[in-house]
Amino acid sequence: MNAATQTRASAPVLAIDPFAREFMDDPYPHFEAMREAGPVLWSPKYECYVVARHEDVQRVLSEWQTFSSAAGVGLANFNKEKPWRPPSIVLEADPPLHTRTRTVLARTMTPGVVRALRERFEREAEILVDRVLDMGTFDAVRDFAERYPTKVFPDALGLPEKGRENLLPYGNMVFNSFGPRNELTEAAFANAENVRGWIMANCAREALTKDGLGAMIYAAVDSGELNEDEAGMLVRSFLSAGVDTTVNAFGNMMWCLATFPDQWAKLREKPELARNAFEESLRYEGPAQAFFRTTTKETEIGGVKIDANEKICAFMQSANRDAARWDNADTFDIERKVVGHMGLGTGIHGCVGQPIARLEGEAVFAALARKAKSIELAGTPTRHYNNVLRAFATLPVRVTRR
Ligand code: OVV
Repeated sequence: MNAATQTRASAPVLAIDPFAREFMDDPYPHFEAMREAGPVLWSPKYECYVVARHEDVQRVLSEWQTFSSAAGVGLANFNKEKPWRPPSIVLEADPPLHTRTRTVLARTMTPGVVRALRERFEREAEILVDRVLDMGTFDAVRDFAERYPTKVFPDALGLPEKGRENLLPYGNMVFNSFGPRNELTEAAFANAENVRGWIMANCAREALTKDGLGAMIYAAVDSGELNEDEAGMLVRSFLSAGVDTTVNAFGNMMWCLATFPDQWAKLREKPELARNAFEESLRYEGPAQAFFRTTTKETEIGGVKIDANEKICAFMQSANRDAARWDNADTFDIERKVVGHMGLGTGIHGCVGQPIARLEGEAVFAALARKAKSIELAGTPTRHYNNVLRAFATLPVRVTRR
């Protein structure tokens, strides 16, 4: 028996498949079992480690010197296999490259930029909410969650109108590709070449308006911080990370409001709670379930020795429900002190787009709180299965106007 096998054998075995549909139908009992089994588990099926407790997820996502992103943040180890696309220069990178690229991205989302976007985002939120109130009964995925981020975000970036229908399929490819190559990944890549073609073409400087966030990225080429290819890659990061995440956050939040009437009543009374309510939905039903890291050297988690070049899956959504970290972890509470949730990750790779995500969430759910009287499910929701996204396929909802 070689050293690696012994090391792996000393971690409890994860017998269930976290990328199977049965798991995704209701992951929470499985998360609890994973947290109880130990600080770190070994998945023989995927030959990776798994952490599910808040404390360990936090550490793996924070200690970037040991838990690297440069070999990919999915199951695939880029040290051993070729990535399906050129790696992201911010997500799939460590310092110093990551520091330089993240600085440029963060500059496009400063409080000043967010302030300038707010009016437009609030106006579009009113239009969205009025429309679903007119419909009465609607599909909160198709008619609500998918409509808003696919409009305001590409508008802010400066993307052309034509071809925006490629954004969601691309996100579905990107996020499935963080998991194993299973039938979900296969299905997501069905029309891959056309989707990628549109995405890459629209990351170019010429495709973007002169006054959007995309142009701000290209301004960093002119100031010497990036080269032209790197600017295109950062626009690609916007398109990869900024749409499916918010779309599914909206669907999940709407589901929370429709299924926790006491919390909806509270929000309706105090629309100013919308921002914290959205944040709590990122804890309670976050769209991004997990990211992986790769060990750069031998390390140890909770007494288990882990070799260099091993993959570790950090289950953020499990950390979000860890009773060791949260009072009433399984209760959706829009007035909770929610700082410390892992829904947006943490550490140097914590969501760089969070100011825009929060602006979108606040604008839409504050408008809903002001204008709607009742929200309830109008049928049984169905799940959209994705290797690392928690998402609905359909979410029938009925609303009435105040
Ligand atoms: C956070 C995130 C998700 C998906 C893709 C990317 C980032 C990217 O940089 O491409």
